[in-house]
Amino acid sequence: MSVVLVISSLRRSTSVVKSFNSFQKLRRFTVTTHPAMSSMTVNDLRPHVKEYVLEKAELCKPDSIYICDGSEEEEQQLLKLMEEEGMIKRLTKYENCWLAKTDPKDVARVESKTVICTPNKRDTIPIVKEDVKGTLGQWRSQNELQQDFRERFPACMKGRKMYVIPFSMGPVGSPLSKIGIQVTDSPYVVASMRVMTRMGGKVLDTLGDGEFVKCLHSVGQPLPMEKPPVNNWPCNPAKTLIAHIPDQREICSFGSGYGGNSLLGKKCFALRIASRIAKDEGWLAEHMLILGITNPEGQKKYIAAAFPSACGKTNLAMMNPTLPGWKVECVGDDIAWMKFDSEGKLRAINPEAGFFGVAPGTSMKTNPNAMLTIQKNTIFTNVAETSEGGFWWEGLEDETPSGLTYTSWLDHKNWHKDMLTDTGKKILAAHPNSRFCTPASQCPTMDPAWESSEGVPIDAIVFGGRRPEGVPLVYESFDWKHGVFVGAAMRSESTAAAEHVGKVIMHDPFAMRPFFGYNFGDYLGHWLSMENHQGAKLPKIFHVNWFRKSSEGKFLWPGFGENSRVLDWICRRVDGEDNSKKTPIGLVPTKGSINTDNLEPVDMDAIFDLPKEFWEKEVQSIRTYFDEQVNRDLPEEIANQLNALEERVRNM
Ligand code: OXD
Ligand code: MN
Repeated sequence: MSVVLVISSLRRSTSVVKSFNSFQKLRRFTVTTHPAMSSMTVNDLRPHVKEYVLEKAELCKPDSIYICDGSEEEEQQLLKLMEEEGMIKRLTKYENCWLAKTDPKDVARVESKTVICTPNKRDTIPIVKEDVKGTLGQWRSQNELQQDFRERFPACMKGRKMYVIPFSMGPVGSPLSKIGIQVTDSPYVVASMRVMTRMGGKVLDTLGDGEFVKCLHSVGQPLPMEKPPVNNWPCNPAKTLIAHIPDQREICSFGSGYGGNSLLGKKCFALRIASRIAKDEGWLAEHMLILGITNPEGQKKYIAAAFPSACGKTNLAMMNPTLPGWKVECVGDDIAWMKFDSEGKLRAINPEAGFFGVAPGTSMKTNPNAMLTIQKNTIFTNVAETSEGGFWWEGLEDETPSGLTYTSWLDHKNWHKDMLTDTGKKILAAHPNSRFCTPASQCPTMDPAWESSEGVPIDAIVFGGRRPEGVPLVYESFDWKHGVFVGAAMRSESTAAAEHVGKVIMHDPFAMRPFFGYNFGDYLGHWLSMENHQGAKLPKIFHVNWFRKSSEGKFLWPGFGENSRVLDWICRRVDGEDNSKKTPIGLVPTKGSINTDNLEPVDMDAIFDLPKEFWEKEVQSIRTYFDEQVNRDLPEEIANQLNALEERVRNM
């Protein structure tokens, strides 16, 4: 499809609040002077990059164009500019740490406004059953998307600067890496992309005349704005749209400055577009952490694990094992790109260079390595601030000196935990989806091979979710096909990472539900096809659940560093140890085969209990989900796996 955009001029009211005028002037002044910044101009770009940039400039009509070089000086200039504009504030307690507070209407990924455009609907999403609302992505026709674009992008950057960000997902030059060019009118996005990706001039050298993923982003607020931006955070929630055109390797995002909506290298490129590229090229782009684990004998394995957003991927990836003599090292906390090498080993890279982690709940108790990572060079968004210029969020109660006062993310001065809204709702210090954006290289437990260009060899794949009931601590799939079924049948309690409200158990196959770049039925077919890869040494597949609760609602398993006990069992399974027994749902540890030495007493019987009634309902729920949502696109092999599970559960 050729996205021919009709350029129409937007009519805007010229009435501007007086005090707001100075903000505008300051912005105009500052955006035109960056003495220490990149000397590159559009004319220095390769013809195909230049063509893309000029086409978007012609469409969006920015005041000027700036090509980012990714340097330290440039980053400092941008941070200074944003500080002057009141968009970010320095957290004086640390070195080079910043706090952004967004418009409260722009705080999470917006799945309802995220679309994929392909010539045929079925290329993007399975044909759902009649009268059922599809939940596996949203398709937009070419005509609809053209109309969407006409209503949004023309002149959307008026009065602003267009930044051009060349970035590499994965180590620059690695055969597993891919390059993107993002144009954006948000300096916050530039500063964050510098943390999250490898960005700048050397990426352009590596790109040469090669292909790149085209990424267009605008906060959707040309200047002058009709009203001053809330928190100096321009955005356009009413018009937010995050569109993907996989055939053209193109992303167009409008109206939101937040996280996955605007840092286009992350969810949009590294998952949605990359999963489609991976399908075309025979590899896997997955919502997975990657960790290296070494046992006391010095034997090392690498594990990739898929958990839905805000289910502890970052904590697991950075874990300090409690088992004596064990070491866990982090390769990545969110995304894995995996490809078979010439020996049939699945090799993974982390395409990102930073962590965009959920802040609340992170503490020295739950994730000391994350806490050590974020002490410098970090951009925090929507967390609270202490009177000593530090960050704060729910979960840090036991680790904060007394005598401090707090300003909440919503600017409540003297915030305290018993503060209530007029309607009696608890006021939180930090937004539940508040984040830290921090360089991976600062994490004390980064794996020595985390930037290796050939990737790390994956020995096990782990799926998991928040399952308060019925699902055991760990089980292994019978084989690859069953493992693919286990991934397809994943469910988890919803979290604050997207706009969903309330704690419902949602189907989230492969933790990819919000991130599939093409039809989920075809995605399953692609996973199944890995078995046919010549000489493939397929990793074993497991499922874990750290979140099972007792009838009193208490977590049965202590989690965090103690999860190393489960990883130890997984490693021994990979080595072929005879420590599992067959159950209807998969292979579970034999009694005593999980090391519980020095562990506070836990009810292992309850943790591994498999209630027949629960599993009957689970099978039913999976069946309804597959029937309604995947329908004719469900591969026969997966339908057979479900029938086999049903049969085994019936005979339980
Ligand atoms: C994330 C997410 O930001 O999954 O990683 O939402
Ligand atoms: Mn994620």
